[in-house]
Amino acid sequence: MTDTATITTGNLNKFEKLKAEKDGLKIKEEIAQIASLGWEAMDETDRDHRLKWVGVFFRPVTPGKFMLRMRMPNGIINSEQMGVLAEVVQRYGDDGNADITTRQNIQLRGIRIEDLPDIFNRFQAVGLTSIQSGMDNIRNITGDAIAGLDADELYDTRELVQQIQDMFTNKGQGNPEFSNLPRKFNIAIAGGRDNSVHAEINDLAFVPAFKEGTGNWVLGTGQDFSPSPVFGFNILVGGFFSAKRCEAAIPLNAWVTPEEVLEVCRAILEVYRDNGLRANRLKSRLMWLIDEWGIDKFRLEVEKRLGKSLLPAAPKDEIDWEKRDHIGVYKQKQPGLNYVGLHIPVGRLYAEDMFELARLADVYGSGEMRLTVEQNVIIPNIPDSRLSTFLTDPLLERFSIDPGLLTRSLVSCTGAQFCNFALIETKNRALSIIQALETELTFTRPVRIHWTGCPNSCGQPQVADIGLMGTKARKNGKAVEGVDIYMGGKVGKDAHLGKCVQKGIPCEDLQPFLRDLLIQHFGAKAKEEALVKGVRV
Ligand code: SRM
Ligand code: SF4
Repeated sequence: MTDTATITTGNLNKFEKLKAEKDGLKIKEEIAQIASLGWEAMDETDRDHRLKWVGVFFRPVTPGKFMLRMRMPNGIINSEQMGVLAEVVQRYGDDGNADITTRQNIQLRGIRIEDLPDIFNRFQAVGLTSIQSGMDNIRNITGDAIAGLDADELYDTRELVQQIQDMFTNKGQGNPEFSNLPRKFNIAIAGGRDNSVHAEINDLAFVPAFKEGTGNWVLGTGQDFSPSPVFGFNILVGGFFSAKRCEAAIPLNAWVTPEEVLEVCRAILEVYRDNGLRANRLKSRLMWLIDEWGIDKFRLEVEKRLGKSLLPAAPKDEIDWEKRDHIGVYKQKQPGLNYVGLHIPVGRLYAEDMFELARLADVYGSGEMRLTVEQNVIIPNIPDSRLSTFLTDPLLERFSIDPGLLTRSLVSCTGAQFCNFALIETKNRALSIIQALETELTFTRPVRIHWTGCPNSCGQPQVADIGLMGTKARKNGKAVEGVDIYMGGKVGKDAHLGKCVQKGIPCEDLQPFLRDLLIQHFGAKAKEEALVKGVRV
């Protein structure tokens, strides 16, 4: 490092320093060399941090077996790509598996550093990328999981999501313009009426809204004399969860046409990149800048970057449905075609599951699959003529289209099995407790239970009916694994965040605790009681 570099990076925190010393994207050029060195010999800062610019995460829980986070714009993947991911998990993943994430994405596990050059070549051959998916970069952009399939949709989000990803990743090659943000950044575009992307928990979200024709305003070029309403999006900014603070996004008081979304995204990202707070990483997400400036100044700075004024928000947005979970069989807007949502328990997949999903998509559909923020898979484009055979496929016994009403809505973050931030084990525990509760109780509607292993909130407990956040609890004077309980999270129409209602329930006491909660607040009934009243169980 030169003297100048020492001086300019002297007062920066550890992360700003490592970014100033070497752009994270530079690691891309060093992969071959790193692969030949092996993980034990490589530079620690490169290993623990810079590799995340190509989506590779060192896992202290499983040293030498890395996690690889992909990008799946709008959660869309085809059978060829799924096949490649399955092969990577099978051939290179030492005890590997994969997880569908809460951002409609896939993470692979058990990856060895020696295999990265070959893995990246395979990705490139089928149009996959993992670029800029970790550290201070823009995360996977979420869009409507049934975009282009839904007869009721207002806007097909697929192309916009892809355009934005292409802009900030330079079509997957890596873009140094956006590789040093103050912190991570989440973007979502809602295209339907049910807010399937959880717009309110993103740093930047676009929600459908119609603007009345004004007679003096302009679509694309600016001239629109139509009296009928024009489609566009209201913009929300600043939503985020962190261990220190959780906030729902707030309105920017701006409305844009679909054609303007890309440039507005760029302008907002530039304002954040150049002005976001960088001194304290606990206060670096976009909302902290908005707090400091006020929303009006933030909006003004965005307009300066854009070089034009933003129109005020439409008076109301079009999010007026309850959120759909897409599990089960649904008619598409294309006559004669169906999409089928399969429940993937806590999003966990193994290589053979991935090959099988690709097979299902090829044999019965068009080869396409969609991922949801609830960590499930949708197979679209199944003709009526093949539907009944599809429904007898043995894979549906494992990945059900009609799971129990608790299982159906279960979401869980990675937890202690692979994540060193975790205070508790999540995925396996979540499944076994939910299965036990379904044996004991009957339900009249799904109850959305989200597990997250620590206050970072990757499993989004604040959007759940019942959110469980890992913590250290005490029982009989001893430290044990426990959870804080969140309730009241509302998704879809009138979305708002749930609040912590009880702290420190030991995990070993959780099943009876949840049982009472489900009976008292969610209309669950003990099975004996249900039988007496003549309800089928
Ligand atoms: Fe997350 C860090 C997993 C969605 C908030 N998250 C991590 C790390 C990378 C920590 C680590 O190095 O171990 C976790 C990797 C564990 C592993 O091995 O899998 C991790 N986050 C996940 C995933 C896989 C959870 C899941 O099981 O689905 C999700 C991957 C999404 C993706 O495809 O990119 C995931 N993380 C989220 C979400 C939910 C969302 O985006 O809707 C949040 C809350 C929303 C938000 O960010 O505002 C979230 N993750 C965090 C935070 C807290 C951020 C902050 O500002 O402080 C951290 C910690 C950090 O970044 O320092 C974190
Ligand atoms: Fe890991 Fe905590 Fe995120 Fe769960 S919430 S994946 S335990 S960082």
